[in-house]
Amino acid sequence: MRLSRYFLPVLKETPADAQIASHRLMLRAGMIKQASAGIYSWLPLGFKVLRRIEQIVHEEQQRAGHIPMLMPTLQSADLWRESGRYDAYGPEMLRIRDRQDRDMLYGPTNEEMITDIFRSHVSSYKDLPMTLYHIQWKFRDEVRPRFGVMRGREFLMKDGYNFDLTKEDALHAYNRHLVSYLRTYERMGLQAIPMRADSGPIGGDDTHEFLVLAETGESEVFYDSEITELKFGDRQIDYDSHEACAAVLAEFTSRYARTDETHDETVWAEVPADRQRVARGIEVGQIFYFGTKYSEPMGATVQGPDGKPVPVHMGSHGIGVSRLVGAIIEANHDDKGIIWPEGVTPFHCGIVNLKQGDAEADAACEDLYSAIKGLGLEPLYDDRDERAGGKFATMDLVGLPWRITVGPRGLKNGVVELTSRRTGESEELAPRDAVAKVAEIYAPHHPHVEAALREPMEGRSFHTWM
Ligand code: 5CA
Repeated sequence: MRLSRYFLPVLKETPADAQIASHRLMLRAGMIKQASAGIYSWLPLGFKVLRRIEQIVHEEQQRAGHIPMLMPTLQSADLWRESGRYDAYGPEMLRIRDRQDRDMLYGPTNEEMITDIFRSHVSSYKDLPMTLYHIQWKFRDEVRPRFGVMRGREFLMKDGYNFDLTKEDALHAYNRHLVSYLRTYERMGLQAIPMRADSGPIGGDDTHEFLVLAETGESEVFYDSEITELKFGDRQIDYDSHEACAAVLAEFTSRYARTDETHDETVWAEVPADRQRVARGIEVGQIFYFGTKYSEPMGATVQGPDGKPVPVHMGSHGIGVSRLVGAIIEANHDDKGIIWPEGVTPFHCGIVNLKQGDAEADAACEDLYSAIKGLGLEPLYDDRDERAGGKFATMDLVGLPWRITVGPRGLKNGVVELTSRRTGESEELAPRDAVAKVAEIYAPHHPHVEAALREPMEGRSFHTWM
């Protein structure tokens, strides 16, 4: 993308009403615009990040064997009367009446709707286990929408629902979700700690929330510091194996880690004092096992091996997709702006032309631009006729992890500068080496870049690959 042709409405001033860094930076970097309280338009840059997060969620869900689908945002109140939640949900639910005078609602979650789909089409235990999920907008009429997309009224959520014959199988689904969430958040450059939590209006006894530690988090959390040393890394887990998933769950949940709702002073006292940490966290996901809470009242049964109908055991599992954009920024920024982790960055690399209009600088930028695009990566080329200082400030604010700076002086020596946004360190490299380095950085995130790297580079002309 050429910046001169893009829509990136950055703000010079710091918006006065934004209280936390992520909200301020999302507004300043032209990622979102408030439409009304707790409701946002996603401008092109914000939308790109949202899509990257969605993509990782899709890939990791499907790696775990979960099936994607899409349910509507508007739901019929009748379904919610069946489960008993129509009245129980309270004023957080946005209730709507259509022209036929039917009660509708903007879905805050989808347990009822998915249970209805299941009972209409599945009747035998042989079709189990099954986990269906979608990524769809939700509406919760929060009393105090705040912190931008962190606590919105309309927000994007991945919600998944497992259907199992037995409690044991459903608990495996719970464990499997925990494992796949660990991997999902790590790919986004986040450490999200599973903590024992409270189940709220979703119900059930077993539930963990995933929390990203941040001073501006809305939840108070208590944890054993050892837990922050655990990494999921690139382990290959067989998601069908009960033992393998249970072992990961045990590893990541055996140390004390709880939200204030479930904090227990007696158990806490057993954690060595030098490892006790009290902090704040942002909830980026939650998993639930609630057994037959919905299947029983709604008649979602399957014929068991003995021919008798049994209500299915269920759980639901959510990831706050739009909230994650804010959470990632909260965990990755400095005074100058955002610092995107490679896994979710909206553009992979910035190209700054220090002297737009200089024939050599322009040509070198064009070459870099097409070489990076040729790798299947997306560069953002600042081709505006602006002062260097202004271009750097925009790049720093927008937070692309890597920047290539091109100027006539460097080109005389055959080099451009590759700069890391995170460390600020720069390296002078021949243009083709800068591209090769960018390819190497992104290869672990993009299989197609890895494939391109394996192809011999020798003998290719500068203009086709550099
Ligand atoms: N049905 C279950 C799981 S699918 C459910 O609704 N779970 S939840 O209530 O915990 O929501 C899942 C995730 O959505 C939360 O962990 C949080 O990250 C995100 N979320 C919840 N409320 C909001 C909100 N008002 N704004 C932004 N994200 C939210």
